[in-house]
Amino acid sequence: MNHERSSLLFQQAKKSIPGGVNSPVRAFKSVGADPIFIKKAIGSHIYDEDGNDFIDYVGSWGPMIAGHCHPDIIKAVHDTMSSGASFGAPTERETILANMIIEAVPSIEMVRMVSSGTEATMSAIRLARGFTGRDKIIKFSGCYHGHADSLLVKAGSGAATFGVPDSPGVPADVAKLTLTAEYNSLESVKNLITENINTIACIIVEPVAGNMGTVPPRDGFLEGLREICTNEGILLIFDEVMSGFRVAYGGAQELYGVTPDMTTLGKIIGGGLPVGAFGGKRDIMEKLSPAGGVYQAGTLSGNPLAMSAGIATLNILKQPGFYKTIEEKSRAIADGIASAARSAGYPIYSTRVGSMFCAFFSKREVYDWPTASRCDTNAFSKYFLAMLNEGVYLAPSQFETAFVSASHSDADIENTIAAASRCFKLIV
Ligand code: HOZ
Repeated sequence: MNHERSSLLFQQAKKSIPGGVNSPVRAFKSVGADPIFIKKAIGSHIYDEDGNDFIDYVGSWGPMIAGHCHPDIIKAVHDTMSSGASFGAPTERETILANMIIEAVPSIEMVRMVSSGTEATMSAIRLARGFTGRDKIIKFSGCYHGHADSLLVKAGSGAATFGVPDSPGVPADVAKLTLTAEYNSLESVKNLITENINTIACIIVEPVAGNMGTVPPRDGFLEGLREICTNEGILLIFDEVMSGFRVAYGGAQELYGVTPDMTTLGKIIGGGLPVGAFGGKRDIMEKLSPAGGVYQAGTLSGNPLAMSAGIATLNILKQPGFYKTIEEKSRAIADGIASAARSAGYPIYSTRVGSMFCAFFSKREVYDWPTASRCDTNAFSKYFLAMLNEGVYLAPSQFETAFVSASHSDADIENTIAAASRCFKLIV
């Protein structure tokens, strides 16, 4: 497969953009290649500047759940754009989308729109601190909640991929307020709480971890966190930037029946446009400025284009059978890849929750960061490059999630599994 033009564009980009990309996860550095530069995407397919056609399992890191260029979303954005792109003043669409989110997500009684998942998590943390009057927070190794200072501690996603889970530039005095527990270990959480009694504002967790590969919560883990938080006066924050409106219409909290105090949401509620949100119980959210004193702001928050795209997206997701269909497709793909690996004599550890899945290059169970980090990343790199060459676009890191959209067709599924079969045989 020819990548000549992508490589040329990358060389040019590196002269003016650090590392040639505007977000580290886009670089193919950890898999030893140059990134492909994208020209366009339609439905389940993405096309690069060299005219190559790929079945897309990145989906802009999650939000393209309805497929690229869904006509309803295009129409909504187009219609809105013709009335103005941004006002920095309230519009009715913000309340419409807020009410749709409140209706969908069990924990959310009030919601504040922002422009990214990072903004959502950092603002939720500030609000938790303001509400409780406590400074420390607990997060989990390998979970990623955006790139705010207090959350870039033992972080997943690109931070794990590039080996900088504790980034330079985060002041030690800030980092020391972030305590890290192991995912799926209530014991590690209890130990931290015992050592830091009455000083912890919140526990933030991806209820389905998606930034160290896909790691589902073990039975009782989320319930246990809920109980601990309730007993200790700690706020429980579900970071549903990935899982919200993805694993179920009401997110992981609907799927597992555990209600956090606050929830963060990301780009899926903007159909891929820059948007995020955080919400929760009314008494907490009313502490937010201008109702309360905890300051948080943004000119582009509730941007009209993003709100219109979000409303159109949620209307698509609400259609009966949407989640059942996408789950069936996802099961067929994840099971097909796992069985292709087994047939090739290369057993992987396969995980899936709804339409999020991951093939871990590990023969053993993966349930937290220590077990995820033991995967054979060299073998993953070979698999990734071979799949790309076969026309299948996966995230260029073992520590990311694959996303399926409603537009993935039976032919896409068959072709993906057939490609995986050939690729596993190559790397055995
Ligand atoms: N964090 C997202 C994937 N794990 C993608 C956003 C980004 O870092 O560019």
